Amino acid sequence: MEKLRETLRVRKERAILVAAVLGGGRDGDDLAELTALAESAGAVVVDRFQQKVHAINPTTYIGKGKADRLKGRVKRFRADVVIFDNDLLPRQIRELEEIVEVKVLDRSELILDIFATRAKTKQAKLQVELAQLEYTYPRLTRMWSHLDSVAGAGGGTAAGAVGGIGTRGPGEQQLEIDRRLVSKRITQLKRELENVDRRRVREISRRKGLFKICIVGYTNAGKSTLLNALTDAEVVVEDRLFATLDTRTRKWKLTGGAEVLLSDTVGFIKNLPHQLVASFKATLEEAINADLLLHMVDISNPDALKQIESVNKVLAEIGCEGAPILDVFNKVDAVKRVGQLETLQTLHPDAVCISAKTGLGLEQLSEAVLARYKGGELLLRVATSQSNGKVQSFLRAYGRIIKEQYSDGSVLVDARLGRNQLTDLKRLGAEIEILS
Ligand SMILES: Nc1nc2c(ncn2[C@@H]2O[C@H](COP(=O)(O)OP(=O)(O)OP(=O)(O)O)[C@@H](O)[C@H]2O)c(=O)[nH]1
Ligand SMILES: [Mg+2]
Repeated sequence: MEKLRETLRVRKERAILVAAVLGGGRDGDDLAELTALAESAGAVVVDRFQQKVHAINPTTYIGKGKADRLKGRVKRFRADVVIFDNDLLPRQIRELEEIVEVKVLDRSELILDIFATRAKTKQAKLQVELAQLEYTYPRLTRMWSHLDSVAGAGGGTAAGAVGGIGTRGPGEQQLEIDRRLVSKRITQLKRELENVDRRRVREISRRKGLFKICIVGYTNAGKSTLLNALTDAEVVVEDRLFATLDTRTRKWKLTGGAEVLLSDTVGFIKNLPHQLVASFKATLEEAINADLLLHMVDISNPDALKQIESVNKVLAEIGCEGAPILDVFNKVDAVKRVGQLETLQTLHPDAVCISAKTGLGLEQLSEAVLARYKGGELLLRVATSQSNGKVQSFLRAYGRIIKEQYSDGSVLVDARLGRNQLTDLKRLGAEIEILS
């Protein structure tokens, strides 16, 4: 048994997927998302089913009888791993593994595993390792209190992903050593991350002044495709969950020539392990500090509405509640269900419909963003000296000049300009009077 959970990797393993459903059942296709997750992690799905349960069993989650039947399926399909769509307690995992005699993983562990295999940048790697350890650590302590006879119990550790503590022997002593090592490593990781974060904060503050936009949304919504379509980013786009783990930022020229910064970042998913959200906060810093969020939705997905809710929940968790946001409905080219688009549009009337893949609607998106960038229009009277050409060029580029009066080396310009651009105009050395 001990060997089973030495590594939580599921690459190339034959997996049985189980979504345990309480009482009357859930709507939506939980198995579809779990399948996509398992395949993104590299597993081969050999069987999948929903398991109705009347109440969660504290020891085996689904109950002993159902666990025995699960064992039958494991044998029949020669499975190496059973993955639950639910989050299980360490004790439930241990009991289930004893019954089905293969490795058992829960949804959060699977997501953490995908993140571990995808992490490329130093920051992403550190963040994932920290999240894995933080998910593991309480499990390790809880394992501790549950164990009667420790010998032979593997423990719910993600040790495979943690260099140095993979060599586990049986017994209390080893578990105690593991706990101490994990705790030490967590402290070390947090310190390293702080250093990386400090560097990032410096980078972000250097970009101050430019209008910042961040594309957020459910994983696989098409965020990277959009960044590529609008800029020269060349980010990897894949029909897989969590293709992007870090943040890319590029300049984007809006209709009319105004330049903004556009970022693409890690995607969200329902029930994202909060350890992961916590350690990805720095990556999501771009979203937190953005002047505008583009909330991208894959409207060809039947679960689009639920995905919108999940994204809003994560946004609230990272402190973006109430941030300026523009809904972007993507993949309009792929909507199959009659009425799907109309239903969503009724609920989100201001959403811009696009296809990042075919380019449909990108012009409208640029205009909608430009309107947000400018803010409401104001009528201004601007006074400046004739020698300061910058003020007039700025007004010509970003506003609409109505009248110009020249006298004694100074100019008086009446113009319309977006509210958000007043600061930039002031910085150029203009005296401004707001007429209306
Ligand atoms: N039909 C269609 N497919 C699209 C569109 N935009 C993106 N896709 C496809 O959707 C899949 C995911 O696209 P990505 O751009 O990687 O999505 P993402 O939101 O960055 O995903 P993660 O980084 O994994 O969170 C790819 O297979 C894209 O080709 C679209 O407008 N129409
Ligand atoms: Mg992406």
